[in-house]
Amino acid sequence: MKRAVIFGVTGQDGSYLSDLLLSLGYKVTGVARRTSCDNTLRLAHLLHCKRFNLVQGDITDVGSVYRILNKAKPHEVYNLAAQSHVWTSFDQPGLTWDVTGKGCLNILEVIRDMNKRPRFYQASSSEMFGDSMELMYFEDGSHGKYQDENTAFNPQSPYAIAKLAAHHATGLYRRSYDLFACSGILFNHESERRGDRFVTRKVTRYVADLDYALANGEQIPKLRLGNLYSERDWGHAEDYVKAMFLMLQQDKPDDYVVATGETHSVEEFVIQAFKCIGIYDYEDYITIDEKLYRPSEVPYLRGSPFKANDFLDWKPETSFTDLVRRMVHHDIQSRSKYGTSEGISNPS
Ligand code: NAP
Ligand code: F7E
Repeated sequence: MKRAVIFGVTGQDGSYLSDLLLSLGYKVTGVARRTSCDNTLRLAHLLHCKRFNLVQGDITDVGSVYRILNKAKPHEVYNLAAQSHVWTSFDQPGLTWDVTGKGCLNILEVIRDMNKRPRFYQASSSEMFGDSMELMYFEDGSHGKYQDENTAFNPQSPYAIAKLAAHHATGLYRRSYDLFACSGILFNHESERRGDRFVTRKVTRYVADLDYALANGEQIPKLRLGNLYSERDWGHAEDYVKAMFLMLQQDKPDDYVVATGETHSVEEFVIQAFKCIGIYDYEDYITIDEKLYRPSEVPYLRGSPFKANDFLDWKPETSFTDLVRRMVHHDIQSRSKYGTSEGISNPS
């Protein structure tokens, strides 16, 4: 039986990757950090599974990483653990560095010294490109801006700097110590399990609350948002964890961009989400709060997924409009089921 260890198992991607690996017959050891409240909501449906083992650990503590990996003796290790919120990284750059940067190095160091070295996946990010982009010419004569595996990195936040350090460390350990180590440069991916401080989830939860309020003749405060004009390449997390898995099944380790190839502004996401409840004038419900603007913004992300398409035979299955619709409908359902949209992190 194949064995995998997932650091960051309680997060959005950790829960979907657990679903995928368990469905493929793996034994999964999920590593969750100690918190004062339960952080296993996204895993509730897996906790009874005999092939799923939840252990406590923290990637900033190299001793705990050592013990977990040497006990589980995995074939594959996925590092999804991070302080992953970009705005928070401006407020807590030191913590972000320790977790998102040094945490990856801790795992690599332990793997380097193991007798049977597992394959390693690092969750790199399109944020590493920052404001860097290239021009692509299409067969029909049109052209557009995009990022791919050869685009220069120019990080614009403490989060992106920590991710870039981890990305380079992963490449260095691959070249220097012959580790089977891959980085997936993943563009934004969202879902019904997305954390509610990321813009997509913040919007879809609000739309669900608004839908409920309007149906009951109630009023709710306007939604406060920051920059509506940045553009992102948004896919569904369930599709993206398949790419992580595929990277570790190849003959040779490599890095891959994982993206849809489409870009949409935050405003377009908002428009689509409000449309789901029949509202076409979202301006009536939103207020712009300059405090939510970032000290430094990533203005435009659009990934070119050709390498992943060709070498991994990977393609995203969820379109932008389906992604928005799925998130809104899920939040509306949990609003009516639980009386609050807070049940939403639940993967039901
Ligand atoms: P997420 O929901 O924020 O999950 C992050 C996970 O890391 C959580 O399980 C969190 O635990 C855990 N964690 C935080 N600090 C830790 C520590 N010190 N030790 C051990 N675990 C720790 O993020 P996600 O969206 O699933 O993303 C997964 C990974 O991909 C992250 O590394 C993220 O930076 C990266 N990424 C995400 C995207 C995206 O669009 N989603 C794109 C590119 C890259 P708690 O549950 O206790 O907080
Ligand atoms: O912001 C704008 C904000 O926080 C998206 C992480 O998973 O993807 C994610 O990082 C955009 C930005 O995601 C609000 O300024 C406007 O331009 O949802 P976000 P992100 O920063 O793109 C990358 C690939 C990762 O690796 C990260 O881990 O939306 N925006 N108003 C807002 N953003 C937030 N959070 N909240 C607002 O109110």
